[in-house]
Amino acid sequence: MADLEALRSRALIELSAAGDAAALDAWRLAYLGRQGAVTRVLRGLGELPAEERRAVGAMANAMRADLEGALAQRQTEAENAAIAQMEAGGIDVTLPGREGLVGRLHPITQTLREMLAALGAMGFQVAEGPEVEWEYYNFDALRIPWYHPSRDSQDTFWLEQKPESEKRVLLRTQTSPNQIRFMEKNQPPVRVAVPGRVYRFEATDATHEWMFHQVELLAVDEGISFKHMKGTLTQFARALFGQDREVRFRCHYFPFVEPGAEVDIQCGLCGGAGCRSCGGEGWLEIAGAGMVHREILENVGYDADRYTGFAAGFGVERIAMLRHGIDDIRNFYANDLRFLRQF
Ligand code: FA5
Repeated sequence: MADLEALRSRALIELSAAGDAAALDAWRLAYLGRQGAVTRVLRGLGELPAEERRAVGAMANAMRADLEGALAQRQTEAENAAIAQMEAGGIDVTLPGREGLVGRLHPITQTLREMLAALGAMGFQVAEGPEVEWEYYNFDALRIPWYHPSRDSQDTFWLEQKPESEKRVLLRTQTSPNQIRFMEKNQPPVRVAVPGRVYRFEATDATHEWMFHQVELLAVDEGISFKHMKGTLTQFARALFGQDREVRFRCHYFPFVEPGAEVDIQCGLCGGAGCRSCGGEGWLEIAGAGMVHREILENVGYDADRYTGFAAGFGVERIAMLRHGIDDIRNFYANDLRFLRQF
């Protein structure tokens, strides 16, 4: 019991010397923690003869309660001292805290996810491909040789290379190279959606960026025809824009499809009558599409007598603009929080 008394006075002396939260915590561990001196005494009670156990036990328990009380008091004192010190230094701890910034998904990420969810529900799997691409996949394999005039409509960022390299690399101008990449590695039936960034060396305006996103669709199987393409793309457009929106297909030439089309959606503002937002047309273009060219199926080793397919490339920014009534594509990448916070 004399030992206990000594322990207690040593503990109290050390406690009065512990000046901050860290020192108080170290003290708590040394005396009251699981390996602490007081805890050890309590645990050792069982080894005492029965007649001593009760008295020593009572004293040790009382000591623990005392020390806990003393610790709580010292903690309050230390906190008050810390606050007083901060206030003396000019910090008003009673001011309300600053609200943290809450992050959210970029509107293009949101639109992309909605598009992929709608396509997933229609049975399309998702794949990805590289943003830095071989000239071969971006152009030649898609029947766009170096002399083809349609290269001009996709002005290109070429990467610098060593003079001896024979194969050129570029920032992909479209997601269509993934048609080839996917078919090279997978056999039909194919139903795949490939989202991604694309880059074009062009002057920006309200509807053109030099970096934007596309989602490529590819479906190849026995018996796929233009009507499957029309049905699939119409259903997809309606999933995004509502069941009442009209979709139309206009003849258009892309070297890697035959026949090819551009896909328009009825303008949501004027309902097709023509207004400023749709340039008086009543329709807005959202994608290029068509039946996969026979030569492309053959080049990836598919039996073109047995399999046919359709492909389409959707512009994600254009779809986000239409869905949210945004009149300038450059808003997406200007990093103006006033714009981004609306989504
Ligand atoms: C293509 O890129 C073709 N690869 C699409 C395709 C795929 C056709 C499969 C046939 C089969 P185009 O250059 O028209 O086509 O671009 C497709 C879509 O991307 C356009 O409808 C438009 O929505 C969007 N787009 C094109 N250029 C820009 C740009 N500079 N800024 C923002 N969006 C653009």
